[in-house]
Amino acid sequence: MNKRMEDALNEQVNAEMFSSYLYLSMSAYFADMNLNGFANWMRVQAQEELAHAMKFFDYINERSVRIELKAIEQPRKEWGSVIEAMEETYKHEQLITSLINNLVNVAIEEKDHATNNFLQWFVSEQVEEEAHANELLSELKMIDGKGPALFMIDRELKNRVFVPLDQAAAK
Ligand code: OFO
Repeated sequence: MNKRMEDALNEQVNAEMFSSYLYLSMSAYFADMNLNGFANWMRVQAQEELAHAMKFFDYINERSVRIELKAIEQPRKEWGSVIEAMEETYKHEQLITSLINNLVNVAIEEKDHATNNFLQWFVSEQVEEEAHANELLSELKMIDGKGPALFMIDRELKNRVFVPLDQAAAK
């Protein structure tokens, strides 16, 4: 694999690990507020991000490239409100989408068709990731992020369970 492509994929492993760390930190923040449904939703989100990192890890290995793991940045641990945390989630997913799009650009520029093909899964996944974060953010804004409706949303979010990527794809 071309060195530029290799470095860009390596960096994405780090970005996905950071996403996992960020959402785990949000899970701790929500647990501390006794919003256990939100804490569960973020915990599952963190598990998904770890699975994304592993998908990149496995692909890089498959292409016989040595992976270099870098330090993971410390995530923020406090937010001003439930809405603020979800706003950050939505913004973060938009950032990840732009990173994935950049990776596709590199794959095209370097004529790496296999990597471009591999990345298309993430292109679709990001559409869902942004949609889910935005949906939850819109619901929270509608109820001003508080009151009995917040606890109803919280109760619903307790039901989210982590589905391994291969099983999710088989559905
Ligand atoms: Fe890995 O999709 Fe979110 O960040």
